[in-house]
Amino acid sequence: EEAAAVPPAQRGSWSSFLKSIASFSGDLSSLTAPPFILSPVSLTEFPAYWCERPEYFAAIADAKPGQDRALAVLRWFISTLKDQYTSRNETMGSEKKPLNPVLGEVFYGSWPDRNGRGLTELLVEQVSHHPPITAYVIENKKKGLKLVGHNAQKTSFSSGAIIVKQIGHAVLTVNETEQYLITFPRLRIDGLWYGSPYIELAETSYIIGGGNITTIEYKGKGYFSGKSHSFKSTTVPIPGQGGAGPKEIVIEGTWHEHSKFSKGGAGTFHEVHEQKEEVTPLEWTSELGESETRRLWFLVAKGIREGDFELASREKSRIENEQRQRRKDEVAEGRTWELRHFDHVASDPIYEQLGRLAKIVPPTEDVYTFKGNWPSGFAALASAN
Ligand code: CLR
Repeated sequence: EEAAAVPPAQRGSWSSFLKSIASFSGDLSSLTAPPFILSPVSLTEFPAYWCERPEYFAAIADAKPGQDRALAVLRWFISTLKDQYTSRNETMGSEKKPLNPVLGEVFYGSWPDRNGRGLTELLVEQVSHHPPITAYVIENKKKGLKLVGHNAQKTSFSSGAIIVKQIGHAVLTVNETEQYLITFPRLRIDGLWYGSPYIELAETSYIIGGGNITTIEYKGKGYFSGKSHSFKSTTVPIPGQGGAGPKEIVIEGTWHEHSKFSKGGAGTFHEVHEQKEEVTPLEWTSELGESETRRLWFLVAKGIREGDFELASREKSRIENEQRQRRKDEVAEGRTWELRHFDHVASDPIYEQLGRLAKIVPPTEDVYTFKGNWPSGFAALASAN
């Protein structure tokens, strides 16, 4: 009953934080939370979760086009969920409140070419501050793979839990021709009362492309398998587009551990192994700028890690004030902020075309298209590989 994980001195501020989220819908990121729940990592680093098991990403290119490849895309997608949704609990003891990125904040990183899998490159830019929107591109040139996406969240509060509806989508392009639309699951954050929040996934997400539609349903404890972190995916050929031997493939299991075929195949589908490879940030040069995530938040992160919350909050205020001043200057000078790596486009024909096949909602979404301007540090990495 007690908020056991909350340090006694922070109980008051934790309960006012909970009250403010209960009476508030929209952008949680701007609410002030007590120190014990702060993470030293900015949301601009989160797209790295898509590639902490780079061999599964590379395997998409090696799979045969058709159902084989649809399953390779699904296997890679499932392989990312443990890191995306449970890794803060594992490394920091609970889900935490990430640093709220500033407009124009960037993050660059890579995973090396090993065993012929190719070099994987990551570029992230915070393309909106209010509401927070993060755009990213992940590319493995050797394998002809490119993922471009953007993420935003709409949060609400329901019977003691935070419900996070994910907005945005990603498109994976294989060999510049084949495209897969990827949507994101809904999150439910429980354990708030006790001060130890954790995520469960809910509802449905899709992977649509390459002649197939995969529908992934998520359930927690007490639903179809009775286990936390359960999912069930169904892959069916798109009518009129399916390859030879159209059949339905059903996979069931947990996304953080083990899943197996329950129809259209046999045995294990995926076993989430412990070895993950964290991204290597691109070495900082002035070309990356002062808004490179780890440079920008260096002292805030240090304060949070070392328990020096005075340092953390002083530095955080400095960064926020600087941002406010920039926005004021822009208004005064009649300028608007220009995105560095992306162009904002009001609608996405790929989302519309592929989404229609599974009647996804909403039927249309905006998109951030990548300008193709990788910082020069990546060229050096590629030639070293
Ligand atoms: C961002 C996109 C990633 C998956 C992902 C994982 C965790 C989510 C995060 C997204 C968005 C921000 C988020 C976070 C968990 C907690 C945090 C919802 C969807 C909110 C803003 C903080 C809530 C504060 C409590 C933990 C106290 O691919």
